[in-house]
Amino acid sequence: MALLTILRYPDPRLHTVARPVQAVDERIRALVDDMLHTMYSADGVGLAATQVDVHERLIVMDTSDQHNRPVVLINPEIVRRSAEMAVNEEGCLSVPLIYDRVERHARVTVRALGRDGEAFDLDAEGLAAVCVQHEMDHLMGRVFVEYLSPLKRDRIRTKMIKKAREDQRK
Ligand code: GNR
Ligand code: NI
Repeated sequence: MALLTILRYPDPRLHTVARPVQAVDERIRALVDDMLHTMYSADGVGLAATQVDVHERLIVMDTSDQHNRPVVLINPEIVRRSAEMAVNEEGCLSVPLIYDRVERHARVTVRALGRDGEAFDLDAEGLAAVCVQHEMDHLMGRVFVEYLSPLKRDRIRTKMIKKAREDQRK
């Protein structure tokens, strides 16, 4: 299994819109396994293919306490969203060390194909609901910092460019 490189904001490739997965074949299953390995290694609760520079509609996540309940969402679509909204503190593996509050639907139902290519519906609330919406944004080329004020976003952009330069020197 391979550890994949996670793109860092403000990499323009993070704004690519993903296309549907055409077939859940060996290539996709290998990508799923590499993405899960990469997500667990980075201590993340979710990872979208966009973040590893693959622009296909594929998400992995695991919001369980023991980190032993991987969820694979291929060609996900939200089929139900609650009217109720909730504000949560979010972070992103593509924007390391930045956390801020984002308002999203409190509950969503997502319909997707699993690793076996079979369709299923997932009712998500709490962190899982936040994660589904955060990851589906990635597939649309959207990063959570785009919900923040332009001033905050510019500060984050500058900080990330500086951090990338420092990390490169190490
Ligand atoms: O690991 C992650 N934690 C997290 C915490 C609050 C809200 C969203 C997330 S997703 C993030 C991993 C990630 O960047 N996925 O795209
Ligand atoms: Ni993210």
